[in-house]
Amino acid sequence: MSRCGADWFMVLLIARWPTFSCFTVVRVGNNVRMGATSNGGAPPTSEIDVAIVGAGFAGMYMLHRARQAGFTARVFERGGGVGGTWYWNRYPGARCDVPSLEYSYQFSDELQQEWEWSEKYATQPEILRYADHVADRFDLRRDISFNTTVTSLEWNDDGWLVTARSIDDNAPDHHDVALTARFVVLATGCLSSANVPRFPDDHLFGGRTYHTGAWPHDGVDFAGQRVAVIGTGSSGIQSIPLIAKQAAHLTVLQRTPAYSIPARNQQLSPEYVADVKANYGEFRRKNSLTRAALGGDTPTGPHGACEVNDDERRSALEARWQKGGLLFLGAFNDALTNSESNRLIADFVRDKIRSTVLDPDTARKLSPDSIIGCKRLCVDTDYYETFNRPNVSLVDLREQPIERFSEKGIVVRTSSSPCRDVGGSTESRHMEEHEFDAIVFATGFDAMTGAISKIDIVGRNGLQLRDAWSAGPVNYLGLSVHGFPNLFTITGPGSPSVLTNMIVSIQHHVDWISDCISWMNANHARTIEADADSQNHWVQHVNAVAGMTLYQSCSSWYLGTNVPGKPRVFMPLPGFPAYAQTCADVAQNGYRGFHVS
Ligand code: N01
Repeated sequence: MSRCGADWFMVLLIARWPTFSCFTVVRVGNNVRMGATSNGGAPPTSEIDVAIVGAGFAGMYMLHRARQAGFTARVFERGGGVGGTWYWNRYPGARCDVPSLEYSYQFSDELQQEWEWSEKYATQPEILRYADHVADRFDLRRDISFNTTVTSLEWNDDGWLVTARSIDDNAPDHHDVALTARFVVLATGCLSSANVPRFPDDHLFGGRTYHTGAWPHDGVDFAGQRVAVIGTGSSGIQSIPLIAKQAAHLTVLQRTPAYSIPARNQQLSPEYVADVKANYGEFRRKNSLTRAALGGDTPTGPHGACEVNDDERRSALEARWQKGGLLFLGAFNDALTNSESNRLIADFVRDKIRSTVLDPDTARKLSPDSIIGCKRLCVDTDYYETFNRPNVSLVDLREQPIERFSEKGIVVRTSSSPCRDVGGSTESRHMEEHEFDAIVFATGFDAMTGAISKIDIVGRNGLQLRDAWSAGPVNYLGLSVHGFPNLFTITGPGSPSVLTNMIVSIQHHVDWISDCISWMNANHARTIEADADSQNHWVQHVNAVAGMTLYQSCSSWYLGTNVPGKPRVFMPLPGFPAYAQTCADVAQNGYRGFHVS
């Protein structure tokens, strides 16, 4: 529907590919516009080689590589700027939990030499400045359609019909754009589709609501306000200490406590930066050889946690705790494969929580009892300390579940009652209403598949991707789905992606895809598609590797259990180096496991 309720017109243009036929559709709104434009600059051409969905770090680099290889390419980006997750997640305290000297592109030595990171862990604004710098430096914007959401992708034997809806900042209207592309690359991000849970009567709440993943660009002033944060994953844990400093009162509503490791963030010393830059190639190489493609200078310990005595174990964990960050779990080599080792490591963190949080009951509620690392580990600055502030309180939703929202706030159930739907005085004995001026949803994302499933993707013989993935995502190498030729996913399910430094995985995938389509051109190939057998084997392989770990022992967004109705499937593949080797072998063997025509 048009936002202005305008009539719609459809113009069909018949155009021809240089090598095979296809057609281009351009739909326009109030005014008929041929070759509809975006506010990103020049009108999109009606036929291109590569359509890229998303202008985060994956889409930007994909555009650069496609152009370098001589392909015409266009990126469609729903936001008004580049940066993807870093464009949207502007909540207080948002920063990367991978060190900035690693969380950056390595494809251009000039870029990595000239860019100056200021802190060990970069803030969201600094990362967004970096993304903008990359876009300018490599002149990317001229081929990006901003404020443009891809709505459907339809395979028509020779290429993809791409349809997108574009909103122009300077016009009251929107218009649809469509073009044909020989290849489509989904660079839609793993954590880009917000998960906003519904609660009874949530429409009644009279205050403001926010989601951390769609934060207002002008920021939010919580001064003097009574604020609730729902959710204690990475986004909640990063934002809670800062909101607490500003708000009159902060109430944290926690369903499952998370394990969080201090970041020990600091300004980067010029000497350290110079040292890394002098040997950047080697620094990157060492990182890429680790399972998570990060922290090559802090290798995983050589022992299991049960193989050393208590003092040795405590001292190894204390050293990692003092160093801070995600590599804490690498103190021992069996943290995620041996449940007894995992318990010993978790005990250490629970001791830290007890020794930090002054109120024993609050410390108890903040202490997780699950496998550490099963949900993604969080990295914080003053998270547990924040619960010692007089203006912060914690509601444990496992003991006091949310009953409903009200006009003034959130009503929780304080004791079990046989009567669920009681009113008047009976309700007041079992319910407590917390009044808020603002509620922050730090409730995460429909991870890995959420953004993809919002697009109508129709492959060969009318197969819908939603149907192909109805029991969970299936693909080959995390890159290609049987029935969907010439369609690639970057850091999709079935690849290491979110278990790694994302930028390393992004670069790896973009390089592989670019090499693949260049190879196709050189070999006069028109289409490439995962074989059904190789896809089946790959899915079994991913399940088998995940089955050797403790990852499946808890509810997490890795498994999709945070989204009601989503199939429970462990989506990423642990282990970057082995995966990268497999991808290289496949390419070197004429794209083994793919059908190329
Ligand atoms: O989301 P999450 P996130 N009622 O899914 C709770 C990356 N990231 O945005 O655990 C009540 O981790 C939910 O409770 P439970 C990073 O990879 C990176 O924090 O499901 N609570 C949980 O506590 C991270 O892992 C950085 O029981 C509900 C929270 O909301 C990923 O993004 C920074 C609920 C959601 O936690 C996602 O993190 C930020 C409900 N109905 C994020 N539904 C970096 O530093 C959900 N919750 C790079």
